[in-house]
Amino acid sequence: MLPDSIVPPEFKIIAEKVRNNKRISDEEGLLLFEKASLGFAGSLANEIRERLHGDKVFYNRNFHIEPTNVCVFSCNFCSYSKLYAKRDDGWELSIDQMLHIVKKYDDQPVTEVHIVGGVHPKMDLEFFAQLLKAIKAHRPELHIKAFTAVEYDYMFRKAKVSVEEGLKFLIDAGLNSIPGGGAEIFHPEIREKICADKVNADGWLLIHETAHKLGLHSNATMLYGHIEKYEHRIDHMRRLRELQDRTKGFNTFIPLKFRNMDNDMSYVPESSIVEDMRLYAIARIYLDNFPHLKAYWPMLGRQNAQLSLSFGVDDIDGTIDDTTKIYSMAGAEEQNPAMSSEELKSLIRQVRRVPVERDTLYTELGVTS
Ligand code: V47
Ligand code: SF4
Repeated sequence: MLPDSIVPPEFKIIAEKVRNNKRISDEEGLLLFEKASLGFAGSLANEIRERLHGDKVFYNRNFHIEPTNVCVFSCNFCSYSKLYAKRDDGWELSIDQMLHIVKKYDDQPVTEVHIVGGVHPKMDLEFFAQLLKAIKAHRPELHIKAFTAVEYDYMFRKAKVSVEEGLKFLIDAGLNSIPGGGAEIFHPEIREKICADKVNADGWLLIHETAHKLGLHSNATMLYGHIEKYEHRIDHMRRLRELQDRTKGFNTFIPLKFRNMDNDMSYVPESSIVEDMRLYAIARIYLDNFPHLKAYWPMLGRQNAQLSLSFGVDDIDGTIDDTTKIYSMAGAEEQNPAMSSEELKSLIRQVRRVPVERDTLYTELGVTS
């Protein structure tokens, strides 16, 4: 914590609140974005993360399956999807091909498969239920974290089922939890400019709320550092904080830094590392009811992910094993993201933290100091 003498007066109340485990208001959150130095926000956030988790940094052993990059939607920031009509370098995997990916990990101690992709008009609810059943039949203990609210919204509407019916159907097929994608920026002023045609904020939040009520946990993301203003970030996090108050179903908040290569927003400059770290810190301070804050290393790069561990972050996702393309196609540092668990652990130890392997629901599987 910074000595009181160098804390500007307007921040003393915020520091007091954090010390006393009290919630900051939207206005205070905005003030932090507008005026807080990296040092001030970072030291407060670090105090919170150490109170919650000590020196632990969580990671897991996971791999991704991306069923397709064909997508009926046209988010301007997306470098990954190809419009269905003109798909030239698109891919669409069959259930057998996806099961083949799962089988490649048969002799490896992975605990999670993360399934996420574009929204393909022919991959429907029944298709994905078959996929989940096939994975569970092959490896029952593998945790399936699958599909964003955007994919659910489309497949449930197409199948003419309610969110509850659709989720129950997939839970019966083997779904275990929901990743945080598709949230982008909730505020309509920005959402209409960056991803006008996909599920809106209320739809996204309803899917997560229903999942929580059915006993699933989920994550939440925010795509930041493009055309949004600070007030849109606060609006986004306020909606998440309110839902979390009601359900306690979110595990982790994952800020996703906008990358500008090869997409319709390439003219927008990317945020600086200082802004990235300030965002992590302010998110840690504002989202007092989120147990975890994740830096997704394939997007941020290894060294920045290390740095984020001093700015409120306690989780750096998993080994990934070069199974995701969404960030490398948008210009992220990691072109072929893969790290062995030894590499992940040494990254964490280099910054004097303690690596802890977790499963998807943050059950600790092993502390290695
Ligand atoms: O919703 C797309 C983002 C998300 C770009 O829950 C981009 O554990 C930056 O949600 N620049 C999908 N971001 C990935 C996702 C995710 C990733 C890792 C872990 C978890 C989890 C969830 O990727 C999309 C969108 O926000 N994205 N394009 C881009 N150019
Ligand atoms: Fe489709 Fe997702 Fe890309 Fe949007 S971000 S175009 S929903 S793949």
